[in-house]
Amino acid sequence: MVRITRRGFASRIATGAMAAFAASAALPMGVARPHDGAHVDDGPTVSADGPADHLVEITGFAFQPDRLQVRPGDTITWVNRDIAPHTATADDGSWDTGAIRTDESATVPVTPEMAATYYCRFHPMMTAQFDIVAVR
Ligand SMILES: [Cu+2]
Repeated sequence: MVRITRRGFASRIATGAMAAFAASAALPMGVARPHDGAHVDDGPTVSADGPADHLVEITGFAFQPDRLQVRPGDTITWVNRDIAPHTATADDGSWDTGAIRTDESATVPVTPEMAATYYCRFHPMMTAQFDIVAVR
């Protein structure tokens, strides 16, 4: 069972400090978006080089988005907006959020070699993936 929502919060604090540093170097904050809109907080607290927390909503028995770009050091957080419980489980079983109940979330850290295709153990027709795009 993984419910490490506070980890993402701490990460945002850390990246906020980095964003402040970037701002002091006269970089426009609005440009500092390492990923194409898939992550949670694409506001001023994410710098170009800082880790991002990517949000995947589970709604209507589907992962949304069902594909996103991530980097090692990022985290992926799944939040369940359905009435039924769901999981995000690697196809090869190497990582698993465990059951995520309604309005709960689970966060998994991105590592370079991790399996990038996953499904829901309760509803195996629910599948999704991510692309690990660069080593940090
Ligand atoms: Cu499910």
